Amino acid sequence: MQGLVGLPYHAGAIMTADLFAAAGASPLHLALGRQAVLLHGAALVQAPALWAAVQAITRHAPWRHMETPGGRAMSVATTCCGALGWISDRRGYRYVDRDPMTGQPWPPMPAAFLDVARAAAEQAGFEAFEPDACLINRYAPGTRLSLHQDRDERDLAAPIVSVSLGLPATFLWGGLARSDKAWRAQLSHGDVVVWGGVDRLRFHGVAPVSRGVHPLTGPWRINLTLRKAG
Ligand code: MD3
Ligand code: FE
Repeated sequence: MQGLVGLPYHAGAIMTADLFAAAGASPLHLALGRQAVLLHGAALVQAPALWAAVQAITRHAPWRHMETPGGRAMSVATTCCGALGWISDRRGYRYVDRDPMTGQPWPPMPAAFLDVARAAAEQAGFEAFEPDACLINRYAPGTRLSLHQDRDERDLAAPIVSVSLGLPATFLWGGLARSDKAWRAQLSHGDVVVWGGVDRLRFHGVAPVSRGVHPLTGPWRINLTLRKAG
């Protein structure tokens, strides 16, 4: 088989990989911003263990549809693990050290979550990432997350690492003002994104998830966001 400029196909592929390597990048890494990088498939191998850990967490901290400050139920179902968990209610958004649904501390952060988050943060140039909170989102088909900023964390210098599992979704990636044009990126099972620095306060959201059946998670899209909240 012939590749580019008449070279055998595999020779072309090797040359492409070498060009990426010379630039210090991988063809599986996509820059979404100056300090936001999509590590395609970076959690693919760990995905079954991550999903098992999510299911164990939800036996102690069940899925719930939190109330927005405006009094509406979020369409995304959520739960949390780690020392702190993110909640929303009529009083606003904040991190708390107990699950208001059970009165108990949030389930501990699984080691598998920490391992994936630290490795991804390091690949993106953020050393010694120490997340103390993981918000876990569950999207049913038709569910969306409207454009918002994540600004409830104390230390906005720390990055956020997100891991996508199950059904794919279109991620909306805006600017520092809500009215800035939003770009679209596909987030698939096993994708990991690290968001920090100048990109940390960008508006972002998720377009309505399409119906489907994923071999691991069935009818859901799951997203883990690991944060340094305290
Ligand atoms: C960009 N979750 O939980 S993950 C969220 O897919 C959230 O469930 C989405 O936005 C989801 O707050 C998107 C990607 C993400 C997470 C945090 C960010 C992107 C971010 C923080 C700053 C900038
Ligand atoms: Fe967010």
